[in-house]
Amino acid sequence: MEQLSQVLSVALNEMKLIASIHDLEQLKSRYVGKQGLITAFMQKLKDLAHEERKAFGAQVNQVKTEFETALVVQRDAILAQELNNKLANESIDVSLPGRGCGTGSLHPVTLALNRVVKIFAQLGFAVADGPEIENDYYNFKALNIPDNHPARAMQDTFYTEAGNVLRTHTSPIQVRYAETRTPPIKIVAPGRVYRVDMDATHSPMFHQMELLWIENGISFANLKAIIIEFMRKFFEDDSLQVRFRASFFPFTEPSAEIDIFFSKTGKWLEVGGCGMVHPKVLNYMNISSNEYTGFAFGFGIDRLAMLKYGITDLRLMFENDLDFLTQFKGL
Ligand code: 2NM
Repeated sequence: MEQLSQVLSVALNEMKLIASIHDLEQLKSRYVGKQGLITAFMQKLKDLAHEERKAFGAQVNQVKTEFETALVVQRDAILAQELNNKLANESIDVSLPGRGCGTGSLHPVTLALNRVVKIFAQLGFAVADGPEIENDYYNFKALNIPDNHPARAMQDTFYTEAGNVLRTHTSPIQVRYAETRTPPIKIVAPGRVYRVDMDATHSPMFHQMELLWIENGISFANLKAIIIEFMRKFFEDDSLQVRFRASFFPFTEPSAEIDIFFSKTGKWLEVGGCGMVHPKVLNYMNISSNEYTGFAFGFGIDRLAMLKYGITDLRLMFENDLDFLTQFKGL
């Protein structure tokens, strides 16, 4: 019994010095594990006479209980200490300067598109939208593009296995919009378009915007006025010169290319095409070509963004290089 209480007092003294849960577990197994020093006393019971066994057994049990109670107390003390250490180490110095929070910026194409939409909204145009995967009817047929037209060739147009196309212009949006409505129709149709074309100045996906105004009495004079007004507003130059060159498109008649004069370079630059909507196209739109006239015009938004913001390489527009993109912050 004396040995037993000595073992207990050594155990309790050792325990007081332990500072980690790991060491505490080892101590526990050293005393009350299978081969433990206190456990060993239990095994001695069988060697004792019957009358001694009861008193000694009670004594061993009491020592074991005392040891385990102390173990719980020590475990709680260690955990509390660990928590305090953690809290002390993780304290926050609220006087340190903040890391700041990076703000994003809009892509130059988005910036240009927002400008364009705002200008046309002021001129009374609504924005229309439509699918990027189109069928032959809306992308070609309703636009009076004949079956043998080169634009329909696989070398120029992306076809799906089901025979649909990735729209090659945003005109299908306008056909879809107009076919269910009656004039006046005043819309702009911006969006992604796709053509099989890829070099330093062409991307297989680019952004286009087309405008459509159908109303009784609309003439080429209205077309010129709207386009000149738009170009001057977009480039913030009230005396910007705009030139119309006769051209051909299947969907307009007469048709023209639009050039603007850059005083910086002293050069005319082509920025889009336009024309009076072809009577056949009006009829595909369920609009009587005897009653109504209209004009349409189309241009590339990427191109316009490059001119506006002085971007010289088209590829920059689609690489998503942050050094490039962050230059447009706050515009
Ligand atoms: C252009 C040039 C000329 C055009 C025509 C139409 C529609 F749907 F009304 F027929 N939308 N856009 C058009 C006309 C587009 O882009 C260079």
